[in-house]
Amino acid sequence: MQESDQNLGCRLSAGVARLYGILDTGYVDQNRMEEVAEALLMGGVGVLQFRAKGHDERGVLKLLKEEVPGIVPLCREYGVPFIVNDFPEVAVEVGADGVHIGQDDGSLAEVRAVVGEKMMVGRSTHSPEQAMVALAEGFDYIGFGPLFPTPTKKGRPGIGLEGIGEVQKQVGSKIPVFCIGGIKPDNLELVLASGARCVVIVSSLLQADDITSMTRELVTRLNQ
Ligand code: TZP
Ligand code: MG
Repeated sequence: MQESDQNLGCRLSAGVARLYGILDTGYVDQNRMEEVAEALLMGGVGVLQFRAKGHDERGVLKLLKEEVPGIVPLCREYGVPFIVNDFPEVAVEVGADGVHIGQDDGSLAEVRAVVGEKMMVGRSTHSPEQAMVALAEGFDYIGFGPLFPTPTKKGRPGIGLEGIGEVQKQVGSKIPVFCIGGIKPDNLELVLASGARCVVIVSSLLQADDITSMTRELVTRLNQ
């Protein structure tokens, strides 16, 4: 089987990604961010996002440019796309490969006006309808969830597993669909059995005793 068939639905412009990691400042102290980024990359994440809720645009830019400047070069070294959450201008400034935006963060056209045509732009979606709209609008990939309630994104109900099959079929045949929210080693099989192909896992990786081993184990399971 060719790689492109095997990984159908998980191809991003810079490669193939079954596991999307997020370096979330809510879980990682600043003095460990570069070390944790490298642990995720060594473990085999196929995409890495920087998510710093509670920091404004200037704060995120300062982090990436001055306080943890090693993260972007590390992603380059490992050949893994680097995505900035929420802030298109920051993505441009730091030379990111992509930007990820939520439902309330404006249209793709507005983001494209800032980042141009080449950068990947992802959208969070919370229902099959939103997933279809994001595909039609032209996003490069979507997040679909939260499948389960999760402390990483407080105040959002879980949408359950029912919609995954349909979204994977309708949307995942065209652009990558990353299921997200409360996915853990213990429920990964269930999520995959529900039709998911690509996932985002945040707290279970960032809180692991050995981040690289945990990442490696989950990548292996996703590739089986
Ligand atoms: N968007 C929907 S759920 C979520 C985001 C950013 C957080 C997922 O984190 P975790 O810790 O894997 O549940
Ligand atoms: Mg957002």
